Amino acid sequence: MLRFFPEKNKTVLAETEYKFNPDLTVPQHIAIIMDGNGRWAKNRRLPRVAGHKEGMEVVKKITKHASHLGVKVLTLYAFSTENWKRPNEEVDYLMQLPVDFFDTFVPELMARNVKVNVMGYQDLLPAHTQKAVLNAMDMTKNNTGMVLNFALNYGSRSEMVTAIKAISKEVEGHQLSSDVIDEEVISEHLMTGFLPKELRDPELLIRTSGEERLSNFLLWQIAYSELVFTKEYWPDYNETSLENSIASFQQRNRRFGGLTKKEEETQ
Ligand code: V07
Repeated sequence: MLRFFPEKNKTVLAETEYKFNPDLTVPQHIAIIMDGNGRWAKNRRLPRVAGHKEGMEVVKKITKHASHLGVKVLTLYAFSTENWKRPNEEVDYLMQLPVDFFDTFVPELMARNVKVNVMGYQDLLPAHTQKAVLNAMDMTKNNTGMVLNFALNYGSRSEMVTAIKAISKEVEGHQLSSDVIDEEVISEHLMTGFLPKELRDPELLIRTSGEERLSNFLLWQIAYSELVFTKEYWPDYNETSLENSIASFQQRNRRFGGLTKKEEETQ
């Protein structure tokens, strides 16, 4: 849209024009299954790892845009407990990506006040990957903006097993009575339990590349989420794609009794 800016005394392309409705709420917690990197590469006759490399650049782009739009938590499925079955070369490459990501992106995360968290079975990752992850969490620990939450060596059913074991230990040790176990106790013991209560569950789950499955991702947490499936491969997903996914969320959320920002402010 062309707008006249008096302070510049000229008409320029307005920087902010969004695909979604700026009067409606943007989801506070968005989760993404970043699928289609291998197929993207295959279509270009490139090795699969080229798709993962490009996919990491898209992670940076989407992190910046989500933070700009005021998203509070962005949870990205980077590596599942099933992904170890892939060829060794590919797994080795994937395990190097967190290292590369932080070597190239930490200054930007600091500038944008983004805090990194990693959830998953980190003790099973190679030492260099664990080190990169701990470093990034440590360097960004005092940031107060968006939480960039990577699911790395994560699986939802394992997460539930771990939570149930931890709760059982507390009951055995008499720190917890089984009578008080409720949804909140369970939610606290899941890997999203570090987030404030109202931000633990994604409002919107996006999966790219046309597959319409959950693949063992956040099964408890998505009980009420809007699910958006897009055809684009993850390396082709961009700022406009994110805005379109948010627009789909807004259209549905509104129909199911969601209030507009204006309505919420006057409630
Ligand atoms: C990975 C790039 C995105 C597409 C999906 C698969 C490939 C970023 C990370 C990452 C993870 C933890 C962390 C910092 C960065 C990552 C893996 C794969 C294993 F603390 N992208 N990305 N990790 N891909």
